Amino acid sequence: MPTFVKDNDWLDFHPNPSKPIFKLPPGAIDAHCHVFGPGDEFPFAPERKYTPCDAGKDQLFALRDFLGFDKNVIVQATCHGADNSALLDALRSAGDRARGVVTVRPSVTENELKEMHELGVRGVRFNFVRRLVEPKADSYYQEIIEKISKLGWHVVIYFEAPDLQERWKFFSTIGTTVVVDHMGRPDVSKDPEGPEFNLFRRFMRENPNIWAKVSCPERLSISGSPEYKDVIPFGKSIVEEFPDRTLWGTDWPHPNMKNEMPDDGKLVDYVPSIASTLVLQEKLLVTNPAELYWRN
Ligand code: 0GY
Repeated sequence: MPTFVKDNDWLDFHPNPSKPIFKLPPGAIDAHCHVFGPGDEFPFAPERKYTPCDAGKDQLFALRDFLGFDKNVIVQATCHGADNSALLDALRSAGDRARGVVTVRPSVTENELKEMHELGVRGVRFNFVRRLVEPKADSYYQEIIEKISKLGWHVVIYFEAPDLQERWKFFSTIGTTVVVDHMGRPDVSKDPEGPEFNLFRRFMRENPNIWAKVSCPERLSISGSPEYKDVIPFGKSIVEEFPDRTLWGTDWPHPNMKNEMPDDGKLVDYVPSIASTLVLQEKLLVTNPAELYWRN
């Protein structure tokens, strides 16, 4: 009997994704993906809000090679809480071909951070999505920022569009580079030129240290796969206005998808619809993530 049983409504990652038609540039980096367990080896956190299927490092690296990525940035998922063991184990196995973004508590020690840095960690993730965590007061995150900025790390934040106004002041005063997951989850049924997404654009305009992941059309789209037409104007406008501050990732193994599991090959084929020139593609997939994660 396995230690963990996945949620009843859990959808597993795509068993046999298609080969992308879009050929990724040499050195392309999947800058947003996760590992889940395996739970028997790396137990899921007691405070988790979901129990996923196992999705370990070997499967992630096989997908990397199949899709044509050179490297991965593995981001701590909330089902592992602040226990980064599965992620760190994956970094150990990947050598120079992966970097990590962890979740830590303010009690983390300098030695623990240094050890993680040596294994390839370059950032921490703060999650504000109530479906996934209980968000904390700003002071909780500020304590962590003080510790990690000494190592030159950056902060990844995950929030939903309405949270931006609420935490604007805090988000705007983080002194490190700040990467926003999935463009702050806009409601794509609204006008991409309307007040909600304009606020996000203003956030990036006013704060030159803010970057955005133009990832997860499959999470945001209402019109659906494989084109994700309704998400394109949102992603494209960010890539074109802030070409040096964007990242892209598959989000494999796609936690909490409730209706349809994306075909990872088709997700790669979505990239040229938001980054339409070779120059933009090179920045999004190679130069930007290399600058943030491989410069030291
Ligand atoms: C994502 C999105 C989700 C999950 C997590 O850490 C997580 O559990 O980030 C989500 O459910 O929207 O980026 O993986």
